[in-house]
Amino acid sequence: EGNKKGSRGALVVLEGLDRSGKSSQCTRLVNYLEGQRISAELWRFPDRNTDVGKMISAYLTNTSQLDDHTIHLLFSANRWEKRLLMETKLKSGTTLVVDRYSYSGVAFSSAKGLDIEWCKASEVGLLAPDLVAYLDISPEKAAERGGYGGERYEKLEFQKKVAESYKAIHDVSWKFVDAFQPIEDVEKQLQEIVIDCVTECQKGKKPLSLLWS
Ligand code: Z5A
Ligand code: MG
Repeated sequence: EGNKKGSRGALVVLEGLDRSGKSSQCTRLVNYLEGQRISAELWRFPDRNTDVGKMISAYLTNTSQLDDHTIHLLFSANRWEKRLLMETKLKSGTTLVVDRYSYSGVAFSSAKGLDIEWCKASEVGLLAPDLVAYLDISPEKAAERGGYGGERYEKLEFQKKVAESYKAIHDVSWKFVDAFQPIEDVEKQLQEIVIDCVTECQKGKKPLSLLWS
């Protein structure tokens, strides 16, 4: 391989409340990176295509009911089943832009009342992101964007609890971006943050690390 030793892709995660704009921005980010001739892929969790993902999807659309602990572990399992491929892609130099990750897992389950440390435990050992960008918007403003469908969790009262959970789990390394700005302004800010991170990872001096730290 022509890569510099240790050179790799970056693991970039976008988090935020429902309707904060994660999916829109992930698509824009990948297009931007490709335009910069950086190999990049868009990933999302839950990945509803796997067998586990189909169980999650049935739960979210209320076609199945599951105990809170059980669905938490399924969301985790859905990340574990992608872990090896994730590592392979990163090491081969591809940057992954990931729409929700372990933080969604912990924020949503703890918002239901599950113990935060218990929620983190099943995430320990997954790859740690190089960058977490949090699309910051109030639950009220997010709800005004409309489009809340019939999926479980798409209710203002619950989103307020999720916002509190995110506050409890974030750390100083997270980049907060005001998600109430026009979509192009959010996009510009994300580009600046992400390109720095990608450059660092390309230099080969930043080994992959593991959650939860
Ligand atoms: N969940 C969990 O419990 N545990 C886990 O481990 C994981 C997830 C991974 C499904 O997730 C549910 O699973 C989710 C968390 C839970 N439940 N909830 N709530 P999902 O990712 O599949 O949810 P989604 O419905 O695809 O995405 P989203 O979060 O609801 O939306 P978004 O991706 O953040 O926003 P968007 O689709 O890009 O934009 C929403 C709308 O706003 C759209 O009309 C845009 O055009 C508009 N928009 C976007 N940006 C702007 C700006 N800047 N200004 C104005 N309008 C904007
Ligand atoms: Mg989305």
